[in-house]
Amino acid sequence: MTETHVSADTIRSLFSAAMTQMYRDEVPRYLEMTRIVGEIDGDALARDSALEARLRRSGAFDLVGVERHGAIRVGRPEELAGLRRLFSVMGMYPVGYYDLSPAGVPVHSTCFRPVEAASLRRCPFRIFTSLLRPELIEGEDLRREAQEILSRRRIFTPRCLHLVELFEANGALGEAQAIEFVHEALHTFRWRAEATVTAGVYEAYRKAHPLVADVVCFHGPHINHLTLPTLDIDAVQTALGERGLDPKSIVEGPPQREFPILLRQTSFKAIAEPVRFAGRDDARGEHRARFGEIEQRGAALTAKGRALYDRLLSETLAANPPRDGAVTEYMAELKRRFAAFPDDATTVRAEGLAFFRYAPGDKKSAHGDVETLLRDGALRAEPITYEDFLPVSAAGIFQSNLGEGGRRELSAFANREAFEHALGAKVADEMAIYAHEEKASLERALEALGVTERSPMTENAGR
Ligand code: OOG
Ligand code: NI
Repeated sequence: MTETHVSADTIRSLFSAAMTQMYRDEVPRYLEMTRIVGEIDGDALARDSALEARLRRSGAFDLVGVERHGAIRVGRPEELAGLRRLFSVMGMYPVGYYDLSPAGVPVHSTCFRPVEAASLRRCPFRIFTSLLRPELIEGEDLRREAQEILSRRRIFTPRCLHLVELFEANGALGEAQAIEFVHEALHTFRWRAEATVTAGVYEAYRKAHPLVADVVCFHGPHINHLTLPTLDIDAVQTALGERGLDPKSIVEGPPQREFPILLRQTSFKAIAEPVRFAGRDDARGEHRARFGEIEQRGAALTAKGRALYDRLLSETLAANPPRDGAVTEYMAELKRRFAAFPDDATTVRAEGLAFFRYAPGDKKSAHGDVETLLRDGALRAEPITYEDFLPVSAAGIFQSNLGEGGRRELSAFANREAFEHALGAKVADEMAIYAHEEKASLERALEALGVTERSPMTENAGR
């Protein structure tokens, strides 16, 4: 066959567009949120005349209003391994290991995402993927039955599996195959209102943990949310409340800052959707699974920056945990504590708190070490955007969308080995990705400037 091959980036773009269309059609509240975000981003661009130019320079302007991520949860190791193969067709690879058990959620997770900066720019879509840890389900009977129920389902269509095999054999898909693949893959993530179990079984799992019911009692890993980026998350948070979209009470992550770091996110709470249970024809009920989320990303932090972030956040949580009716106090506490985190690019870079991407500046003649080159304008440094997730925020998102009873005490420990064994591959280390990008960009820039001697900066750029 001499069909033209379609790039993984293109398949991911098609998939992301199809997924978005499906979600907007099926979850009207999500469409409503999309409109609100569009208005607020428009206001932000109109208000700050330099914003568009900044966004264009970093390549982010074309991605305004384009979905950034979605999330799913699976029940069995084989399902996770199958997803790894499916996502690789779209150039999405497992990055990062997240243990959610300290937050009382019986899963561990990774994110399937594009890794190269150019691929992220083409289509930033990624999927946060969680695997149930059955050993953390309380009650031996429920634990055993969960495995039985899950062993009966098949989450991929036969045609989808066949196309994945074709991809693996040929290293690419042709145009018609790619379009068919997107169509088939979408079935895996579709919401189906028929539970695979009786109302009684569903109720038993819901009582054990609402998330366990969501994973165990349905046909497959329905997409549970999509996430839009926004230029002003605080304004969206307020608007969601004002327009009755029922947002969670706080914006997760760092406070609003001049120099944004990591990831801020919030969501509207999962909507109750009708479900038909197995057994009696009239067995109906409802399930809360699907919600909508927004995010605003800042700089990726080095290990040193992350340690400072983690410390300031846990101090905030210890001093003034977010309680219903005390949201303002929490946000004020957060702001106060984060005064200890430098809030300008120069200091953040000088203290080695975040990763930067280097490029030749406007000035042509270049002499001296990196600091001199930066000062003279021969070299530019832009923060590298954080493309990963924050377990504590993820836990907040999980909690707020499971309704009452989402919180449990779990005495578990991270089990990355078991996760990678189920996945059938290692997860990439996100820190290594950012460090590599920083170092490579600096080497390229220095080469372009004709500065060849190794400065101390290139040597420790991978810190
Ligand atoms: C995933 C929650 C994690 C995020 O943005 O942190 C996530 C879930 O609820 O399954 O998507
Ligand atoms: Ni999310």
